[in-house]
Amino acid sequence: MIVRTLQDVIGTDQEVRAENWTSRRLLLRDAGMGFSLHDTVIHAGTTTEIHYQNHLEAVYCIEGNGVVHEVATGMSHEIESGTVYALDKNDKHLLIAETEMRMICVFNPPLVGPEVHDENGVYPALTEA
Ligand code: 9YT
Repeated sequence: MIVRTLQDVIGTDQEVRAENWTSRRLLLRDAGMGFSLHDTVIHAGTTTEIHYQNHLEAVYCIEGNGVVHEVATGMSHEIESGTVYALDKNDKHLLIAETEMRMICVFNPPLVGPEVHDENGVYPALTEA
């Protein structure tokens, strides 16, 4: 069994910072679960273009509010605490944080650790950290 806390991750290399967000990566590929699990803070007032071409991601908002905008359909969805969205079609999207948002994120395949978005909002398909 693996037991760890958010405090165990903060300040380590499993706390990954980007311009618009900080991702606390609680479980990564090396945990052997087949997914990774993150507690991610999105900074207030930011818009992030994201396109996970190599991963499926589900995102459960537990604090704050904002909008997720689907690029392909032009649809926008209000996101608040208690809302989940799942990028089941590797959907390209914009994440607009009206306030600071705290999101629980699950990735399949799991991230290995250091991934950040490239210029197209993509995470690389890494197999080793
Ligand atoms: C919600 C979202 O995709 N934010 C970007 C960061 C990502 N979820 C991560 O690596 O935790």
